[in-house]
Amino acid sequence: MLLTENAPAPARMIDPAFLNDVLTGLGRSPKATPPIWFYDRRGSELFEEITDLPEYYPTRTETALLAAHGADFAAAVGEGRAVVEFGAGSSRKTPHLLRAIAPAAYVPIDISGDFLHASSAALAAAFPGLPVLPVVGDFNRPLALPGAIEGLPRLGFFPGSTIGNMEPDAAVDLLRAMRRLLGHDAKLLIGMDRIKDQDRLIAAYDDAQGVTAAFNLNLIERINRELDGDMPIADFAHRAIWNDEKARIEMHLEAQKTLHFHVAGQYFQMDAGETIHTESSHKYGTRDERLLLRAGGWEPVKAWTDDEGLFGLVLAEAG
Ligand code: AVJ
Repeated sequence: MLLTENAPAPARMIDPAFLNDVLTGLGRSPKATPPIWFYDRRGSELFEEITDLPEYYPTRTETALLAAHGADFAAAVGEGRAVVEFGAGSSRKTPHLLRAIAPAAYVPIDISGDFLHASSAALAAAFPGLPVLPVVGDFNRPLALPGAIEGLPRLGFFPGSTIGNMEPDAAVDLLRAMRRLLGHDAKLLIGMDRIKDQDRLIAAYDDAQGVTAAFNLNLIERINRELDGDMPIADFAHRAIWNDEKARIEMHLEAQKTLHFHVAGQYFQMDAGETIHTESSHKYGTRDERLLLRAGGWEPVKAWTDDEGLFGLVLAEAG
């Protein structure tokens, strides 16, 4: 059956990509699932809650950087660009940038049509006269930009340290794809979370209120509901660990005893203490930031950070 891009999937239809990622991921050793599947409606709500937690510094730090350095962005980027945001625009971050640089058009790209159209409508209302041209699609795959921005110089905007979810090789591939998509003369403003004190990092992913735990565990609820699973949610615990070797926070779901369960008719077994690795969030030193960008075809030109050096916002130009 063919579904149009924006039609919600019928309630009982299984998303084949979700099914495939979960069955493959649970069949692998060690078990691992991609973080994209966190974001069903409930997961997106929980992520919003995470961004307000006292321990979760990235969102408020990056937002403050965007609010504080508008004049710098305007000087470095100039007016009249098409801003291409990788991800649906956040109502908190994007307006600061758009206000500062007076772009000629705004193109948010997101895989979730519902979310994208809601956020696009809000931004269009806040910026009357600015053409807002949402593109529903997966920016990890080849896609086309709207014809209306043909000929305009582009500024890519990739906030949130979302790049950190990717292994270095995939991050480089994505940066190169962005470089190709945005064309010559393009610039890129990207948020990258910094390496810092381990306790602070762990607290940001294992908060006192347990919101991040609920976010991680929600994946099990989603699997049970959407993929006909019987995973015993009460027998899993949220774990956030700092992997110093790879400079990343890892989230895991740890089996609290020997477990037996099914997903979509397939049987799985887990030993006590075995985990499902559900997310990696890479952190970068200042040189790492620049090295990663250069490897991806972008030459860093300027970086902004907060007083504590918690988070970096880097401007780069197509190399
Ligand atoms: C949206 C990928 C940037 O890695 O900090 C927050 C997701 N996971 N708490 C991050 C997340 C757990 C977040 N990113």
